Amino acid sequence: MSQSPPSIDCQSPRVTVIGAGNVGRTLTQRIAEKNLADVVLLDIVEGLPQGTALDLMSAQGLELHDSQIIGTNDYADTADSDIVVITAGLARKPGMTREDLMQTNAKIAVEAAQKSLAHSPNAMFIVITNPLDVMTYLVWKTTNLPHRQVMGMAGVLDSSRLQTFIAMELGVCTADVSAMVLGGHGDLMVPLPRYCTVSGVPITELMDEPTIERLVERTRQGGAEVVKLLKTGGAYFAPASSACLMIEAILRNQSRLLPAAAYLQGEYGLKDIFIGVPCRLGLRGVESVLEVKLTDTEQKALHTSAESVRQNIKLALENLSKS
Ligand code: TXD
Repeated sequence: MSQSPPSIDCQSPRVTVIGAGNVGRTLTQRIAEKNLADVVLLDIVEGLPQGTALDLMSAQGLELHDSQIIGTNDYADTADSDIVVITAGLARKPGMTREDLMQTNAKIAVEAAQKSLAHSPNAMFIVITNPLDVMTYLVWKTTNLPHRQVMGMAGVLDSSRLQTFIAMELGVCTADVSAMVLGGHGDLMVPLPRYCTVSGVPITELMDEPTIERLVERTRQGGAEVVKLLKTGGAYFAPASSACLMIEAILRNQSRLLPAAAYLQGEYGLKDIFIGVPCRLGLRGVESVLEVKLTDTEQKALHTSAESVRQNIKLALENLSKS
C-alpha cells in the first residue's frame, strides 16, 4: 500500500534587498552566509545586481551556504518575498546631514515600497534609507500596511556603536556590553547610559560622567565619523550586520528585544510617528513596543528628537504631494 510522504515545507524564506549599493550587497552577503534566506537583490542600475549576485554565488561552495542569490532590475522577480529591505537611495557625503537626502530619497523609497508590495503583499518591510525615521513613516503611509509590518533599522546600529565604544574604553569584550540607544537616527538620538551594562553591571558604576558623555557624543556622531574618513560614502558593514540581526529575529521568530523605528500610538507620550524604541521582533514583525521608564531629561530628549522627525515628515509629505 502506498503511503503519502509527510509534507515538509522545504521552501526557503525569501528576502528582497532593494538597492545593490554598499549596504545592500553587504547585507545580501550576510544573509546568504548565515543561510537565513534566498535573496533577490534589485537595483535600478543594469548589471550591478546581476554581477553582484553572480560574484556572491561563485563563493557559495567556499562559504558553504545554500542560499540562492538572484540579481535583477525587475520587481516581478521579487514576488512572494517574506521580507523586503529598502536600502535604495543616496548616501551622505562629508558635510551632509541625513536630512539633506530627504527629497530624493523619499521618492526612491516610496516607489521601491509600492513596487515591491505589488508582488509581495504579505511582506515585512525594513527600511534603511536615510533620513531613516522619515522614510519609514513614508513607506508605511504610502503602502497602507499594518504598522507592525513596517520598521526602520537604526537603533541596532546606534546601540552597537555605543556598545563598541564602551568596550574600547573599558578594554572589555564587546559581547559582554549591552547598550541601548533610542530616538531618531540623527544628531538628536537618545543614548541611555542608565540602561547600558557590562555583564549586568551598569556603566555608571564603571565610568565617570565626562567619559560617558564623550562616548555618547561619539555615538551621536558615529555615522559622520565614518563618512568623514571614507570620503566617498557612508558606513555599511555595521549597518548590514544590524539589518541582518533584525531579519534573523523575524525569520526565526526569536522574539528579540531590539531597538527599531516603530510606529507609536501613545507609547512614550508620542503618536503617529516612527521613531527608535525597544521592540519585540518576531514572525509578525513588530510584535510589541516596550515602554521603559525614562527620567524627565531622557523623556524630554526623546520628544525633542521626535519633534525634529515630525517636522521632516511634514516637509516630506508636502514635497511628495507636489511631485
Ligand atoms: O542606520 C541606517 N539606517 C543607515 C542608513 C546606515 C547606513 C546607510 N544608511 C542609508 O542607506 C544611506 O544614507 C543611504 O540612504 C542608504 C544606502 O546606503 P549605501 O551606502 O548602500 O548607498 P549606495 O552605496 O550609494 O547605494 C545605493 C544604491 C545604489 O546602488 C543605487 O543605484 C540604488 O541604491 N538606487 C536604486 N535602486 C533601486 N531603485 C531606485 N530608484 C534606486 N535609486 C538608487
